[in-house]
Amino acid sequence: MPKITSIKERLVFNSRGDRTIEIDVTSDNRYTGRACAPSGASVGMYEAQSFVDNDPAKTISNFRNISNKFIGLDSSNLKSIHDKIREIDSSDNYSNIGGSIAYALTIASIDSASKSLSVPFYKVLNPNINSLVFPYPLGNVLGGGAHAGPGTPDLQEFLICPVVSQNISEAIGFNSRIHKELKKSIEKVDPKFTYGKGDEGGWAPNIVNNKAIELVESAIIECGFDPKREIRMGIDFASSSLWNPQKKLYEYSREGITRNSEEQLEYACELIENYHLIYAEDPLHEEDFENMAILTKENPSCIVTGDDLLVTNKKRVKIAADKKSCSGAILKVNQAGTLYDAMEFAGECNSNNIKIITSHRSGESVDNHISHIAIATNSVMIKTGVVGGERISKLNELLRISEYGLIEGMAKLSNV
Ligand code: 2PG
Ligand code: MG
Repeated sequence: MPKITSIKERLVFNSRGDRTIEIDVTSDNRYTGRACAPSGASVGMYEAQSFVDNDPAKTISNFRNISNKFIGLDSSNLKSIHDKIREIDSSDNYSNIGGSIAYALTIASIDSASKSLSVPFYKVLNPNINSLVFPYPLGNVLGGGAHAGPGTPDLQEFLICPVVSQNISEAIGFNSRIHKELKKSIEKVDPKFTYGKGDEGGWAPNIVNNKAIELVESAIIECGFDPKREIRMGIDFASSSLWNPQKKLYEYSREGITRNSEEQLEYACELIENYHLIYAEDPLHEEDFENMAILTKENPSCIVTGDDLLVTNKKRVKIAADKKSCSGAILKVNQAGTLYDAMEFAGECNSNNIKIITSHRSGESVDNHISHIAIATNSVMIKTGVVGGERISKLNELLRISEYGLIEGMAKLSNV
């Protein structure tokens, strides 16, 4: 068994230029694994708290005083590392140790074990994986909301999913073709388009929601694909960012309109039907399990997904499963805290037939472990951008993974 012999932590910068934490874990004095914590802009109310007192420097200096407690542990034993973190921090949201430490330490340990054992990361995480089933890349091609800026659509992410693709390489290629074509479609309607992009590499034009989805659709058609069957569209509404809990209204400030819960539900249904969306993330705010259940029931051919609703939390997905509030679940390890928590969440999703979509955060690094985590959790999709070094790094890792073993093909998206 690989034993942790040293730990090194440092402050680094993420894709937004903000400080974050990276940890190296070395096993048997030789095998170093590394992980870097990402961070969100549209953060769910119930997520793990990334930093102690929101201060990366304080988080790291606190950790320096206790990191020796992990020396001697088996780096391949995720539960024992998780349990040790829990001994130090038993809070609900990792506010004592910092979620970024919980994230980076658990992932770097498995990374180190993977090197020591000469076994791919996904296989250390899930030894039952014998053949590879690839998640479809759910690509962000146009951004708005908290990820883009003034003038961009109120909705946060316009996404594409190349369901027609036969393999992961083709899938990545199709998404980048559409991303390129979309630039031309935007230029036609906005002569002042600067080619500006949001945090995740999706174009950030000065247009309203419905125009955005129409342009994505026309780019798909222009590339010779059928948006109803071949390259499907999706939206991350991120509607907790629109929701005003005092007024009980969704505020679309770009468009200068508001929608009450019933109208929001109708609007989401309309978009799903009119554009044949395969994917709708957080169409209602993070507390609204009930309207999410109505939407899920009415739209069986769309993966109605909880992100802020579930925050990769096992208890919350249990509630969602009981109420039938979603057919899909976003998995972001740093929402949960440790990689162990995220695997527990994945187990709960899989046993309730809730499809998993492993996701990046809007603030990222070239860390590409989520590609392995998507494989290990049987994710049907992986949500990441189509362009930009920190996004491409995850897509390219999927290509490398395809060299490891027997390939079964792309994920099964039955019903949708
Ligand atoms: C989301 C994510 C990632 P953030 O809302 O799904 O796309 O954004 O990391 O800002 O929460
Ligand atoms: Mg989201």
